Amino acid sequence: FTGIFKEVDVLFPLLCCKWRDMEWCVSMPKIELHAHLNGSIRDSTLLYAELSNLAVSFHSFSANTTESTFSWELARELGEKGSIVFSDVEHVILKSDRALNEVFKMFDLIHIITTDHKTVARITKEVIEDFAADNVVYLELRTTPKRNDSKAMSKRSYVEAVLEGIRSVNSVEVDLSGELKTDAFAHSHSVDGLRNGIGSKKIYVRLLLSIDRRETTEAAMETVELAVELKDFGVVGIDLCGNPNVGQWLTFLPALEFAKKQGLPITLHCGEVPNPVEIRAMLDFLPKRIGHACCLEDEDWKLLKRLEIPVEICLTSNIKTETIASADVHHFADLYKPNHPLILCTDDTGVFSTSLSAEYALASSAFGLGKREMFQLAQKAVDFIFASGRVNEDLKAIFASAHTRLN
Ligand code: 6MZ
Repeated sequence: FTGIFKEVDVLFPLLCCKWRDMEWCVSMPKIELHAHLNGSIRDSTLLYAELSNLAVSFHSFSANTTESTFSWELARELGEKGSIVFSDVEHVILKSDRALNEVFKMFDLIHIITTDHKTVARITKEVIEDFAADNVVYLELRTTPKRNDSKAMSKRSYVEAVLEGIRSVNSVEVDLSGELKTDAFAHSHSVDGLRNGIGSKKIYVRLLLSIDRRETTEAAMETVELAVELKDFGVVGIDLCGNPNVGQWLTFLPALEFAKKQGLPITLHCGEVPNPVEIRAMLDFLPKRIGHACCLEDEDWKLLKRLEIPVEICLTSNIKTETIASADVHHFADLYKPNHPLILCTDDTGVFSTSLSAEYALASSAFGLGKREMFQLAQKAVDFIFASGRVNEDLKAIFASAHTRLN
């Protein structure tokens, strides 16, 4: 029954939100600053990836089978091959809502089927198309560069596959990087392709490279070095993510300090579980933004507010993972009322079956935000993007023109 109640926590406010309001949320330009690539995959693509991976025939699946069923099939096969312990993941896959630790088991399964160059490029392309279709005008997509020796994949070639995916988008104009250099990398990775298929829509896409909390200091450093190298090619910052019950802050600190010295903005998953020592160390580090901030004690809450560190808020994710009991007790309200900088985000559109418009609609019905407030919230996010240069001005112009249309 708890699963049903949790679903109701997310669905009930959304049902209260009139369909016309949801349509309005979709029509509004939006900025997405906290979206994990492998958490945002289309269900249909997970099916395709699993089928390719397992080389099983289509007829064993019914047309409306869900992500859970496919993952279940995958897990069963992997269990038979000895790649995973099937009994460990079986109950995780069969649920539609997963507690926080279970979500990370789900990610491990997703990674098994997506971590090859072709699939990485494909999911990137589709994720951008999906955000563009939801009228996201600026997307900071984050992903963890991964080494996969069995696929001859290095962290660098992983990111190149992500960039390839971005360049292959042709249903919408994509701005990947304002300041391209004409060096060897630029020649072999020209973004001219991005000018193809210019439609009425345009999306600015920038990348954050994530450090997973399971990684070593050396692996984290390699990610930061890669980000420094690709600064002119769309990479605008660093993220620290992964299972918050795993890893130590001091392991990542050298790499994060190096990133800071190199001028790379940093966002940290902070306070997704209670961990007062780490939360304080993270706030003292003065990141440019933090994600979640669910489990801060009073002193840290005061510090966060005094430092005015912007918070990436992921309502559906927090509720579905049971990090927060329900929308009405979410800390959104406590930040929103005193005007603390915050940005509504999706976290993982695929894993949590949400969209940025749905997050706005949820905030609207749970906290009584009108259209004017929602528009202001979306517009304010421009101030917290990591991209520099003209992007900020372009986005302000987009919101100014939408203001006339929508208000
Ligand atoms: C912390 C999360 C997360 O990097 O493989 N990730 N980390 N908290 C969350 N809240 C639920 N949701 C996703 O995308 C998947 C990875 O993003 C991180 C996890 O490390 C996950 O493995 P990429 O593209």
